[in-house]
Amino acid sequence: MGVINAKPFDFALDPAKAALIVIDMQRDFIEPGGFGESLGNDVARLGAIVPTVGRLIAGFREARVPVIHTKECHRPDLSDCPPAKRERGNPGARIGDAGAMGRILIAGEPGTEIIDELAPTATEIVIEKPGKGAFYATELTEVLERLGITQLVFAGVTTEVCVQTTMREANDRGYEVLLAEDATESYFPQFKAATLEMIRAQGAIVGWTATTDQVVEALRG
Ligand code: TIU
Repeated sequence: MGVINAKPFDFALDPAKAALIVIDMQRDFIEPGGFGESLGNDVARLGAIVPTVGRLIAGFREARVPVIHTKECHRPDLSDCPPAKRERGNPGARIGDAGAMGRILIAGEPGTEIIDELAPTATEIVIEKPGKGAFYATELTEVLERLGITQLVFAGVTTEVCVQTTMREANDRGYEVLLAEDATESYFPQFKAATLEMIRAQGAIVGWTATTDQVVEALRG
């Protein structure tokens, strides 16, 4: 048990009951020519956290605490992509359209893969999710129950969309959730800042935040 001097107050990390969830560190969000750019975003901001996310993953691997990765993606026939999602707004290319890295946000296409630097090991679990939250329409609940996990540390992109949605889903399901604040990023710096604040406001109404160094130190006991 390592106590993290987190915000808004201490978080007692129990490596026997914890997992790291790395949200959607996919080429489609981080590299030019993918989904993130098709929505009009400057994707360069997101690449900056890759070394920090790598350090966090390494800390969990070293401590032999599970690392779970997620990917936002859809079946090739789009049967799990609601028209309300695909037709939203006026993007440069829609989910399922051909892009520079294959069909946008479709399972198995090059663009949906997790970036090479953060590739899962052969034994790590990868959850493919059709929504922004990782619990909706996935096997994540069963996986966590099977592993006896009650605490979740989060990293990945984007802070206010898939990370925050999943943290809120987890919080409502009774998990204690902590966001590694320097291992997450948004296309909008002000949205990241607001998300960190709203997560830990009101006595950790959603959860805690701490730095990658603090989490890794706690894992080392
Ligand atoms: N657009 C945006 O900020 N995010 C997403 O669409 N998905 C994730 O956050 N993974």
